[in-house]
Amino acid sequence: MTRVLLLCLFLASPGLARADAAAFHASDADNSGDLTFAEFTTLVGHMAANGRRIAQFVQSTGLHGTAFGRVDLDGDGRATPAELLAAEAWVVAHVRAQASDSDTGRQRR
Ligand SMILES: [Ca+2]
Ligand SMILES: [Ca+2]
Repeated sequence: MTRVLLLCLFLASPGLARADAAAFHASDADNSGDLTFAEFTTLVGHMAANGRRIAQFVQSTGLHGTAFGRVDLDGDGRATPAELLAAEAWVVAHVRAQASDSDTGRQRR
């Protein structure tokens, strides 16, 4: 549950493409076109500096590994732009599902 929330906050904000693409390239220290965990940690730093709440949350909680684990779909230890976008698409779909379930969720509690 925490993981889901984390990723929702991390990627569901509008305007991912521009600022985050710039942050991605700034974080790709070796210009390999994908991000190692260390480079991903740098990306989170850039995103936090850009005011992305979830990135700030990841930084304050140290949950970089959780976020990276979700983004790195094939588990090769590298986050590609496609994987970041796929994670975004998953989160957007998930947020919509959660929004439509929110009344049910409240009743269960
Ligand atoms: Ca790289
Ligand atoms: Ca990967």
